[in-house]
Amino acid sequence: MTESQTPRALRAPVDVLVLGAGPAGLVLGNLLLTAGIDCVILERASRTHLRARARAGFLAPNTVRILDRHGLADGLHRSGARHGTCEFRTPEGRFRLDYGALGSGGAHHVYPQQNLVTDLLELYLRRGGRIRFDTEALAVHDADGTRPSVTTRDPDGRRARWTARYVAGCDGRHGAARRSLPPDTARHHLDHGVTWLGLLAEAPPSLDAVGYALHDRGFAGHMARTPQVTRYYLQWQRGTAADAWSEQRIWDELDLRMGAADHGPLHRGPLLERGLFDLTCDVIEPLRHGSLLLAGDAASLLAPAAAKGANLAVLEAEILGGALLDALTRGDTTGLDAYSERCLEHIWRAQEFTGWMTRLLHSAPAPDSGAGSFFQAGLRRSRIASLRTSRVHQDWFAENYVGV
Ligand code: RFL
Repeated sequence: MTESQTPRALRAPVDVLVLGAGPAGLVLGNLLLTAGIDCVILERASRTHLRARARAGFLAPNTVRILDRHGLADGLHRSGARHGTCEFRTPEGRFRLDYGALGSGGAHHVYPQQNLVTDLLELYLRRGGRIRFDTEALAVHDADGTRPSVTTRDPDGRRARWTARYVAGCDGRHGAARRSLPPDTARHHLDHGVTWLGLLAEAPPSLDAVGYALHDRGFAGHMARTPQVTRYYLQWQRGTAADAWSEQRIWDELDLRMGAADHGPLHRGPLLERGLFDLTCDVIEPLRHGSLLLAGDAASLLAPAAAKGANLAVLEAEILGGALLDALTRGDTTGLDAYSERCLEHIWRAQEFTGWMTRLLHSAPAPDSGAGSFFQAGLRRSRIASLRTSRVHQDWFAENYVGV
């Protein structure tokens, strides 16, 4: 049977179809549900997978304020931890920045993303929210009209068509929302030319700070997640497989780049997860195409260097929730009309700081010559020296580091 002959179940229309149950989709779903808006979340993954997917961990003060405002922050207040210090380790020595006491005085809340997603999901279900797991959105149709629809497929290959007044594309960078945009939609893309091996270790944090090590052999990073689990990053040769090195070799390299000989060895433990991340970023512009609106990673992808992605996702979901509420309950589309421009302002600000941070942590690879890379290393050293010595620079860093 060809695809066009495949029977499709037609679902009853809803006000808002939300594609994806990550931080963006689940915050939005909770907001709409609480406001009495009829919505359904369509999620490709299983419930089990969703609750276990480890990603972000550092939530900005504004994210916590948003979650508080909507009664979504109980879990993170119960078991998250305030975090306001980072430590730079360089060949010239190490220094700490208590960013929670600098700049705007804001600190992070460390709370693993899978815990946040689990909390948001449980709240949504407890409030009677509708969600379809194991349901992949294939495409969004007729977004330029007032009755857009989404075709879906379940794991048995059964297809369905859902109709709605609006579709919220919260399905990440490889989702159906992005694929369904008109061909003339701009996708601004930047590749920082750096790859990270991201590691999740079953080991307690090795320092009471975010650790950024700038070593001649490349960057290494340390970020607490829970008292038992720590995230590490290693700058990695692009094209080399994530499993190319043994655990022993990875820990030895982490020790070397993080200066274990001078500052003490890292707490080692089994590596629970390895993943490769090219430090690339992009921005979709505009974020609205008729009845289809993009939020979170679907709208813009950030390199993980400055931990902004989940925070932007929550912010955009709140903005979108308010705009949809106005449109659906009062016929006021001012918020939807301004949605793209409003979010893009935040997105470009986050992209700018992420790019700055990426350049701070790595000497950009110089494809031309060794002299180029010597020059880049000099610039990087100077940036670090300024951050170490200038209070103005430190305040600027702190404000941007926690700002979304
Ligand atoms: P998500 O979390 O990717 O959720 C999208 C959901 O959509 C589903 N999906 C589909 N569903 C139906 N049909 C389809 N066709 C679908 N295609 C996809 C997926 O299964 C998924 O459930 O996007 P969202 O909600 O926009 O949230 C974005 C954040 O997840 C992301 O930006 C952050 O994780 C980025 N990030 C960090 N952000 C921070 O703010 N602070 C951090 O400390 C931080 N650390 C990180 C990070 C990202 C990392 N990785 C994995 C790149 C650390 C890492 C290692």
